[in-house]
Amino acid sequence: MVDGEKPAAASKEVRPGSVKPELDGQRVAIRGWVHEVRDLGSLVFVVLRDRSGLCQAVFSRKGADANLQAALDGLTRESAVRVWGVVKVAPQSRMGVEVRGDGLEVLARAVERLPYEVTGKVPASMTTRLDHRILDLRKPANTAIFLIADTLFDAIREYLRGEGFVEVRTPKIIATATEGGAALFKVDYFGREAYLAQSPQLYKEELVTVFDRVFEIGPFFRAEASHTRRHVSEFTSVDIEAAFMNYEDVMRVLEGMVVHVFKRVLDERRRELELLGVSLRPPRTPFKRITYDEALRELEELGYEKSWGGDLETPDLRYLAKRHTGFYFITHFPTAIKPFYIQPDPSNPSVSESFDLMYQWLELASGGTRISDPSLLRQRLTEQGLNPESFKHHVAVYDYGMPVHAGWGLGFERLLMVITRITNIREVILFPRDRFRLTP
Ligand code: AMO
Repeated sequence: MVDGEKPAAASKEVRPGSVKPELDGQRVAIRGWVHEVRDLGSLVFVVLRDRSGLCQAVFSRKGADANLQAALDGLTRESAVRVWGVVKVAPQSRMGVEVRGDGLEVLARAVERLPYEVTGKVPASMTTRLDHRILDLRKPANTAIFLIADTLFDAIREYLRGEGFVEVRTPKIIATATEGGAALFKVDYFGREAYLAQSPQLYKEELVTVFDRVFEIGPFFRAEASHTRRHVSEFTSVDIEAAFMNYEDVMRVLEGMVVHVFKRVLDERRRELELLGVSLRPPRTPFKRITYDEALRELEELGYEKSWGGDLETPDLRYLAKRHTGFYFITHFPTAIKPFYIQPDPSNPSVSESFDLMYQWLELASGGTRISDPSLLRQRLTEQGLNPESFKHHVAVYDYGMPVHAGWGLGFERLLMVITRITNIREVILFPRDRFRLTP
């Protein structure tokens, strides 16, 4: 290392991903992780990585001082290092540019034998990948997923704030179930029984009487017995709720938000999309809308009989996806299969002012107009076998001026799956939790 003269002082600090031909001839200092080392004896090639991308530094052993020699000799993959050198256009190299290195400092050494191959040259099973998740996440294509997620969060917030929504946080430890009791996690709460929240449903409805439009992006918990590629025990929900709106109004908010998110990702995450091999086009609005009854008719036309009244299950949705290849809404589900808070259609109370947003056969969101009449709410609670007494704080709010309101909940990770074209939800969660996985 040319430590004595501390070249950093005269060097421009750059990230690996910003080493571009435009910097030709400039002295740079770069911090990052060692992605690859190729030691050819007289030359040592070191590929550096951080979230911005990769760059190659090449060191010549000839003329290198003892410190640099020693640093190169002991260099291990994934060590955090700082490199100094001069950028040179290099048409022969994969990246078209490289750094002629003359200094290298190991900031944090990684062990020689890593339990996992970060460059992806050795294929790994999902279990191995998730067992060594922090190394797995360092693979550029995997890092890219979460950089896209970062843009998603920002774009969602930007869009909803633009529509007049206020961001809120609701409790994650709760006393009563909101989405049915089966998928609840129990918690020992100082000797009392409590649960992890499945959704912010009741709180977001109550909060419209304060802020009229609210949204939350937060973790929610479902004790999902089913082990599928789209269910996890802890997921991120994007929820909205708005006073003085009905299901049609919030469907427009939802499709507008999806388009906005697509545009921002396209504008800001081209490199990441390329790393994932995804070409994206913003969907056109309005999204197609079909009613539950129409969905059943379409299934019949496709030669697949389904009796009225049951929920649309995965095989049904796969059939429907033959006709519906992008985003579409299914509306007016039977009231009996919807949660107690969903408004029955006044002109035909056997169906409800409810909807699901679909992408092909994947359900992304569900929502609807909510009941705002306190006596109907009590009646629906009883009809669904729930005890109005357990909901007394919530029902009371309906006596304090509860207007017509509507909202939806969108599975953040499911939208991220659609955008990244990743088919297993675990891959789009940093540290996923499912029935069989609680670590790392
Ligand atoms: P629902 O139960 O349909 O509706 O959930 C809304 C959306 O959340 C996502 N989701 C999940 N994602 C991953 N793993 C899971 N286990 C999981 N469960 C749900 C899905 C789903 O469409 N309160 C209502 C919403 C509302 O009416 O506002 C609700 O929770 O993408």
